[in-house]
Amino acid sequence: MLRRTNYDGIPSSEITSEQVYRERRELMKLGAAAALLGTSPLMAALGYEKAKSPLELTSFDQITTYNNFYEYSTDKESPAKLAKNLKTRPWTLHVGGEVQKTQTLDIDTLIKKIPLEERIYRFRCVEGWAMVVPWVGFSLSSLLKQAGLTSKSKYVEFETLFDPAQFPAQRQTFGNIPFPYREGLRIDEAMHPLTLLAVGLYGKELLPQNGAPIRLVVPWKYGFKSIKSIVKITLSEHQTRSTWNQIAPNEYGFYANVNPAVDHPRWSQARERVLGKFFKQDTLAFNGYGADVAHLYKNMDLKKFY
Ligand SMILES: Nc1nc2c(c(=O)[nH]1)N[C@H]1C(S)=C(S)[C@@H](COP(=O)(O)O)O[C@H]1N2
Ligand SMILES: [Mo]
Repeated sequence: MLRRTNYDGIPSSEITSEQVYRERRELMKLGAAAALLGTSPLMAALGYEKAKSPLELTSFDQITTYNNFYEYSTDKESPAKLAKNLKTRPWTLHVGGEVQKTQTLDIDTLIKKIPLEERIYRFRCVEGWAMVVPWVGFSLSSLLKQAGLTSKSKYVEFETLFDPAQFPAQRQTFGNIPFPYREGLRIDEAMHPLTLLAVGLYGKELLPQNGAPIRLVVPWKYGFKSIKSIVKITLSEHQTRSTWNQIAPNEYGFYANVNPAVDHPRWSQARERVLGKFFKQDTLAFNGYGADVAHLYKNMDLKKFY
């Protein structure tokens, strides 16, 4: 648990004592916030490595009350209210398909086995709003390595819980969202160290509205790729399904990399509004993670593979 992740682009050698001092204060603030919110007993017992980042965090309140979770509702405020009783234990995560060892993992066993880290990431929804979230989790790659890849492990499909008794929108016979919600990544995207499975935020276990007990976070892609409340991960030789791509392929691509140069057919993607801020800011290519991920797409026309 002594690894230091530094994905904010600041080489440790350039960190001045002033910065160290400031970061310690930030950490203390974070610690105090976690104490106030009540760090989950599980995560407190395990400990996790705190991150440092020059990014200004979006408040816990904003992150947990402004959500997209269509299994509950299409508005932003309802998920926080409707998700309160989501049963997140016991919870099993099935990892199968083109892997060496199919696994059915109990969520708590998994969390105890894999070292957790804090990752402060920008998060950009395709709708034009953005936030900065201090996630707690681990790289998806560590889970996939455990299952063992084969020459046929070329794509990864994720699936959210299907349980109409708990998710009101899954009981509706009208509407055009084909549940369970599914998302997919190419294997090199899935194995990239930035690709996170999150189990917490702000030092606390994830709340249901944010995708408890375990959700994907791919910081260089639009938010809809970051699928919530995952029960199944399936490796495949072929490109996997993606719910939004299935609903409206002209609007939502399989790749969905944040790209200010490729507009959504109905709005511009050049700018974004960070929750809690008044002025809009420029959207960055790959949401600011280009130095880490642009090479994954070097021979691809990103206007075609949006
Ligand atoms: N299962 C599921 N996952 C989902 C969604 C959803 O409706 N259902 N919405 C997606 C969208 S559009 C976004 S922007 C993010 C929002 O995550 P947040 O509510 O934690 O901010 O979750 C993504 N994951
Ligand atoms: Mo989104």
